[in-house]
Amino acid sequence: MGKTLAEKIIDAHLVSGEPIPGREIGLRIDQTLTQDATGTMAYLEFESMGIPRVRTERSVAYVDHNTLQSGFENADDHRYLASVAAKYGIWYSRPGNGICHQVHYERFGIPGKTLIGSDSHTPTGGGLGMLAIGAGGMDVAVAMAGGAYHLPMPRIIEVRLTGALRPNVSAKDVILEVLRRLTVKGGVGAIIEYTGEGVKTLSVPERCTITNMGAELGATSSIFPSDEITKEFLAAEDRLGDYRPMKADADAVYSETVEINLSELVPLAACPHSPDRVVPVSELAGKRVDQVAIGSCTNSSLSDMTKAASVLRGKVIADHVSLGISPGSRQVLTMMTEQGLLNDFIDAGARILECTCGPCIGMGFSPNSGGVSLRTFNRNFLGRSGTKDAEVYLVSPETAAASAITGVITDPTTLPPIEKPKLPKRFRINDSGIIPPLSEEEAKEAEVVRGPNIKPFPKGNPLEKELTVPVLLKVEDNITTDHIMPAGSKILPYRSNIPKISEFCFSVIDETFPRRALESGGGIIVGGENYGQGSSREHAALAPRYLGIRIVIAKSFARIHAANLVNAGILPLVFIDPADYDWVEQGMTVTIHDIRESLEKGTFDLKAAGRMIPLKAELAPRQKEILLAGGLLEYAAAR
Ligand code: MIC
Ligand code: SF4
Repeated sequence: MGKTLAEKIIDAHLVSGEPIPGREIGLRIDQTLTQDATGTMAYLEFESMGIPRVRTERSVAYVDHNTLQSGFENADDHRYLASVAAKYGIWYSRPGNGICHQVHYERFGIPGKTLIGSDSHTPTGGGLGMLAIGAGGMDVAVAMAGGAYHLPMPRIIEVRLTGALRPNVSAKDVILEVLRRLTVKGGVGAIIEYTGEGVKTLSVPERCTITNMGAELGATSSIFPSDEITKEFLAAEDRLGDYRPMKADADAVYSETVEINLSELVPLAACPHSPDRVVPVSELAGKRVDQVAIGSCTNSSLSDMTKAASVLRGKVIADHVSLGISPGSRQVLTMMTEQGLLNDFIDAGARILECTCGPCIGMGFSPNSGGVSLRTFNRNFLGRSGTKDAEVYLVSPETAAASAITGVITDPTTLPPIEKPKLPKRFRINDSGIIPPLSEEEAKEAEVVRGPNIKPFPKGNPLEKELTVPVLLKVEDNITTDHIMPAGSKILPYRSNIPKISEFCFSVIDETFPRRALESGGGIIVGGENYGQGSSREHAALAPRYLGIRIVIAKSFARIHAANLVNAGILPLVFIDPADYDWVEQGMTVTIHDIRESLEKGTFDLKAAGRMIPLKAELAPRQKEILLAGGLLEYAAAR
């Protein structure tokens, strides 16, 4: 029986387990990446393992999230990251050099390799034919130390593409169509593999837009074959030596197949506040727009900027619209300068923001009150833009640019067709923004610099035998990590300071949660389906843990968050009968006996208001041991 591309890469990296969907496997990891908002924790965790140098083929520390530096905190973090990278054999991408995922596929990604990154959009690298997976910081720390990365073997979903996109329809519309069909839960436990003749019509940056936003499907990863188009791209990056062809066997078997005819797609938009609330742009046409933002790891390539510039050229944005662009990397920015595109934007009235995540994570450029913001980004969760009552729509660069000019949501296919951008023969390569690590000899003397914002990682303690605690919070389906541990310019600077950041835990939903949790000495949280979707931030587990949460009960969990809870020593339990969710109320006191024995068995009884509610733990044996030890670091230290 033939193999899918994902299975081939998994087979070549398998160190433990059997690749049967749902069973835990361990993979050898070739490359890691971190960004600054999750990286400080990941490196503190790595340092605590006492290993002198990373054991991966390539590890890179990017600074792209926390770059406002409105106090000493971000700058402290940057110094720490630069020094820890230099000492331990990690490449350091300076602030301003670009967004991790964009820079990684430009300069480091290699077809057929495995990559894990402490950022949920790490699967962007799948556009180059790598198996790239988002993970919590602790898992990345373990991989840097040479340990395997463990995950449940995903099922492989095929998305077969036929036809070719019509002018002014974009790669973004492809992934929005997949989201429309599969929803934010549709990819949970799966790798999305793109096949079919349509693949050949998409450039590497377009493929990366699609794999990037596979994270919003809840997918473990997304992957395209590595072919002549990949080869051309790597050659233009002066990395032809990294090319190898990779594809699925012709008789590969997939768990399901979704067919998309690219020729039939129309411009799409995801409506507030979820990436799967997708409708045709034409249905929204005429709605007044206050703000337009072009950038983020989804749509900030030279190709994206070229498309937006082609729409804007010679025009001026509407008086009431504020347009901001954040090119994905310095390479993109310098190519834009060389090709005159930057002037197209400036002349049209755009604001030029830094080559960072910026507005995507609420680091500046927040919309006005009640504002309508069109963004080429990947997430439009409530409050993420920094303005709680803003309405954020996710669209393609073509739709964004067209709407900036007219001042109302505009279907770009109603405008004259723009030319498909050509891949440059050679990109402008200048790696001055990337600092290589010190040699092993030099590293021995090197010191790691820690400012006062870097607080030690709080210690965990072994799992209790039994708990009688209040239900501190009950939330609905699809709660995101942006609800649990919000980001934005006020909170992100505390990513290296768990006690401080915990004060903001769940603040979008209930500002009293941290105080109540501390006052009652802990408790449990009850959630609906897909609890913890979205980002990889382990702070969404570390903060609740710091506040005394030992158990989260939900109808189902998102993959990375479930792993982060276990790593932080919090037990994720699932209702055996989802209807029992209705029985458990916020404020109730509940009891769980024999926690340690129940963990062995995998089933638990929750006593709530005179009733016994059966729960289960969907955990691998290794994860049970981690929980018994009180968390991954405690578990690793004990070995
Ligand atoms: C995001 O897009 O939500 C982030 C910010 O990049 C996160 C990581 C983080 O919270 O630091 C992610 O996607 O994992
Ligand atoms: Fe940065 Fe936004 Fe991409 Fe997250 S989704 S890595 S915040 S650009």
